[in-house]
Amino acid sequence: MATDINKAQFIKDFKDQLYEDFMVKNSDATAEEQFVALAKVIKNYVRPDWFRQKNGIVADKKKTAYYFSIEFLPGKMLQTNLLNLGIYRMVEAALAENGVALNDLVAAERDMALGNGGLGRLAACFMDSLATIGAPGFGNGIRYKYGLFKQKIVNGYQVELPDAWLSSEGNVWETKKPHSAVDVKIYGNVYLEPHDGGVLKPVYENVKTLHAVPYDMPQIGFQNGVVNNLRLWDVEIPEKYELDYPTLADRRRVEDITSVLYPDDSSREGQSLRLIQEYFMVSAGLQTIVKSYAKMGLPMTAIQEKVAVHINDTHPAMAVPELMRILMDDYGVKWSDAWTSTIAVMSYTNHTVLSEALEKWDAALFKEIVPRIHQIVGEIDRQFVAKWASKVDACVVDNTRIIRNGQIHMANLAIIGGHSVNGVAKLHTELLIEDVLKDFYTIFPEKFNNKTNGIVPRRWSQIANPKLSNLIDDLIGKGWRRDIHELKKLENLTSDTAVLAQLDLVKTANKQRLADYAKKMLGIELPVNAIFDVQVKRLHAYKRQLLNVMHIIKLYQDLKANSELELTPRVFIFGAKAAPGYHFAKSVIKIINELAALVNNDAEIGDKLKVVFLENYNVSLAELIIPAADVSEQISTAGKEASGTSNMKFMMNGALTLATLDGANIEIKDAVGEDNIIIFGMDKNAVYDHYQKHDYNARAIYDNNPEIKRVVDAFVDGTIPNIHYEGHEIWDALVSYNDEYFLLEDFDDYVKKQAELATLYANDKQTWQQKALINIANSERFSSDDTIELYAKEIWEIN
Ligand code: 6GP
Repeated sequence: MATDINKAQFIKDFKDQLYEDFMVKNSDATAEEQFVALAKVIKNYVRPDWFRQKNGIVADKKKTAYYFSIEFLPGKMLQTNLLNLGIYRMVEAALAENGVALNDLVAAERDMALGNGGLGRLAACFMDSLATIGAPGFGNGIRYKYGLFKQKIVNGYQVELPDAWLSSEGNVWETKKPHSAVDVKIYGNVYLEPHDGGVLKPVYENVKTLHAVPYDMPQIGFQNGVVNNLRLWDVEIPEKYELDYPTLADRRRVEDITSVLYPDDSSREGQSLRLIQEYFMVSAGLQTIVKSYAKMGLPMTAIQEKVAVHINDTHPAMAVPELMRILMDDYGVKWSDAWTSTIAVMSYTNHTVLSEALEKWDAALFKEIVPRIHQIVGEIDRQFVAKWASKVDACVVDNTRIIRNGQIHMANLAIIGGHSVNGVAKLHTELLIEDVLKDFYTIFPEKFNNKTNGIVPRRWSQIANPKLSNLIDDLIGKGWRRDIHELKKLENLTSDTAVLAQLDLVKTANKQRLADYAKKMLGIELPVNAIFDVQVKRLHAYKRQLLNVMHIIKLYQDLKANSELELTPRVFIFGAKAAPGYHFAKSVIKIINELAALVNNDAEIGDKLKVVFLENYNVSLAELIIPAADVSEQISTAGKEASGTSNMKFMMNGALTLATLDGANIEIKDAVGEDNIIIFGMDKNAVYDHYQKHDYNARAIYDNNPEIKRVVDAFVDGTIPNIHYEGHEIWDALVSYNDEYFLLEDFDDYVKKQAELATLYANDKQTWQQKALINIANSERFSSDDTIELYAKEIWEIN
């Protein structure tokens, strides 16, 4: 066990590694070199446990869950790995004795950002939690050469740069496994030919063969000796099939398959690439899984007893027909048995009610790229319609079948082909049942279940917030580091004024840490006595960063109208990436930056109001920002945010949540009680009421509410400079196009609750910290260890 390593041994290993890799002495090495050496030493320490877990699957015939996800967003791994191995303090001290600051090595690691946002980050939390609860649960994804774009802000605009995260050293945590490579076939023609006994077997013509090579990364459980595997696939051109790719352009097209996360799919070429990515990952993963199951020597028709495959959102939904293909074509299982097994193996999570997530593929394109899969999907669809046509309304069948109007509906495929469909918060699951997937619910009510998201507590407390962690140790002992439920004990301390004062000191120190960063990046001085009000997440209209902006404009206008106005000083902090093709979102970024320039440079405003947009929001930045927040903005239109997970991270770090009754905010309210969260605005029923009655009239609100009019007009009347075009775009969205996300209706209540918060902060810091402490104590309810325990038990049936 790594925990047995002592300082002397560790330093020897570390120096040997530096010598082996770089031929340098520690005293001459750069932080990058030291980071690489340290990571390799860690990998060596975990290798025996990692190897044992991987081999144990076949040897011990353990049922294993495979989490298929087109995104994984772990961020940096160094601190997590040290912590989970139980050697963090030892390594930190040993390095310090040798003149090396662990923090410099942490800084040298690049974020692994193979994901866009919540969905990918959740997958990363789940990998940590699976290992931590000791469950055999392996990840399956794509090893993109470029992660989520790097965001630069130039003249207030978002500029996207490629994220070349794989340095010359590659990804030091991974091990390439050419030994386990498999071939994946795409394109060509396929037809069925009778074989011995009349069994139909596919014959392929003119296919293209891709060589899928896995790279494995250890996923270390928290101090329990369990190391799971995250397998990411890369593509190569097999020598055997070189002739299929005669030109450089041909070869480049193949390399493109694993080049970028979410290629621009506005063109047919982009769509093809995305579809190939999905099939590539699914086919490579499943072929390997079935192969390793076959080694157990059990009947193929009982594969569901040893294998669970999770379809994380619709992107891996081709797992359904691909498993059918492998079982039938490669292992001779007959359709009905293969179908029974497939349903028992597969399960699916939906991550959003927005329609863009219900992925659809043009059937012709699908047929061109994966002809055999197209055949199988056609047959699944035919049998589904045949079975249900006589039992339910025609429109129900029509809404749930897989192939409709020349399109393949991937969510339908995932639901029909699996035994479980879950949403990611109570409200979200209710909405799936009542609205988005209601026709499926009439057919398969037993498949539906809820699994509210969670966060990995270790990264979001111990690593992100060492000061708070030390304080908690002093207050309730260290047991909470292993068992997060012990945080509940903090509730006994809410009347202890000394504790509340200490909590305040910790928060101020974390705000200072962030202020130092802002100073370095933007040259701006942030007053740490101000309320740090934070909204960090992807930029999307439904998340309503614009509502936050409108409130800031209001405060600015109030101050300009009356410079004597007493106002609790506030710092508004944003971090957000906009999808490269999402015009509206990019305009909001521009407006935030121009508003920041205006407010921050106005001498009359001084320290009363500051606005900062921190560029390139990512996991590492989240670890810096979240512990510094006083207020957590979770202000999406009710019914739109499936769950949210940053809301949980903020509460764990003692921020008060300002929220709509949306996603997991509702469960946070239930956990902390109404007095310890600030709720505003319409609830889901009010929103749906407008949808039903078509009675929302943004123009009327604008015309009749002078304050709102003044704020909205600020987008176009020159109040904010340099946003001529963007300002009109926003004004139109709010007024001319009837304000799709109901900002105007929610504005007054939002402003009112903001004012109440500010008053409390200014007048009663003790009560504020009391509420913060209650939030920290009850964040124990949102551990991804518990969430994954439920997946393991109720969906995958693994131990
Ligand atoms: C996100 C949801 O928007 C967020 O509310 C949720 O917390 C997160 O998934 C994890 O469940 N959805 C996505 O990131 C996404 O791409 C297709 O959905």
